[in-house]
Amino acid sequence: MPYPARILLLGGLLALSGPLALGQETIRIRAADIQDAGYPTVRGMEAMAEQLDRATGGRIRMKIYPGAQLGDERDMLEMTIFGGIDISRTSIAPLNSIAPETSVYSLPFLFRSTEHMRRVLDGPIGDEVLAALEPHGLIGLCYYDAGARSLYNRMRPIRSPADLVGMKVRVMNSEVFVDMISTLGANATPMGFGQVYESLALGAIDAAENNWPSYDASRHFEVAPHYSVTQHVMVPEVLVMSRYRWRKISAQDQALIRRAAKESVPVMRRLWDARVKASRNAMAEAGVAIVDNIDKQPFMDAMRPLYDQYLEDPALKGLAERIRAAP
Ligand code: BDP
Repeated sequence: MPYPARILLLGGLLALSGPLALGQETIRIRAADIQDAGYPTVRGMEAMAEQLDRATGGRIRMKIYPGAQLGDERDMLEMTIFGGIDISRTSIAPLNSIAPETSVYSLPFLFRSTEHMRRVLDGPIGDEVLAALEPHGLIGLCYYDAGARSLYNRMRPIRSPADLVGMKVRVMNSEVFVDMISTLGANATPMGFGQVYESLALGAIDAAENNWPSYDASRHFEVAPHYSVTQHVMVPEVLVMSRYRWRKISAQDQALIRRAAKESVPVMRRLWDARVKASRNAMAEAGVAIVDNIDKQPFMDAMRPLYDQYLEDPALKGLAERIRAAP
């Protein structure tokens, strides 16, 4: 073969093998969310998918399954750990029993404001807690906002912990949430988000707690029309990827996925802020009895024992102290 032809052949082979050699295979990512299409978390993931599409010319394709199509958050997380789902967007609360460091965010009245929370999540503490997921089979990609959670119920206006005594309150599948509600003198009932509407309607539970957008989107207001702005906890959402799947992806593609996730955060936050206002207004218009101007001190006092209990763990104590000291 004449020399130039050999060069051409070699060039052709390189061009063929190049994409594979550089980790350029097409990658399909299945992502799940229990919230419905249009909810800020789902739209945040859509922004991530678009970014991946742009950055790779369509080579990394992320498909989103909203509306709990792939199960409730506990099922989703389990499936993500063994690789049945690639990415899950959940509250960080159901991860508390998987990675204890995440429990710090479930402690009541920890963050002083949205700004304080965002600074912590965007900084080294946020990164540390995400990294603590990895030994448990999950790669923490980024946080999304979930605002502040407040109590709502089907019976009466709640203004103080005393009003809650004896009520059955649905909580997320997290020990910290169970303990939080128990310290108020109520009966905590852990269950998946998807069961809450019916349980309230049937009277199997009396109350639940959530942010304005979830209260609105889930239509829980129809069956629990007393919403008390207790804002007792700001527990963020998280985007986690299956470590099993992650390890099959090249370092370059891992970096692209991480970057696209992080870049979707400000998009999600803009949508979130607008959605909180819109949902609050929609709820007032729908006739929800909003109990505002609540004195939070009695709630803080009642929940204080939770700090003694959980901060016995030195890792959690360190995290909580650093969060409190953060600007
Ligand atoms: C919503 C979160 C969702 C949780 C839900 C819940 O967006 O991830 O599953 O609360 O209370 O605010 O379970």
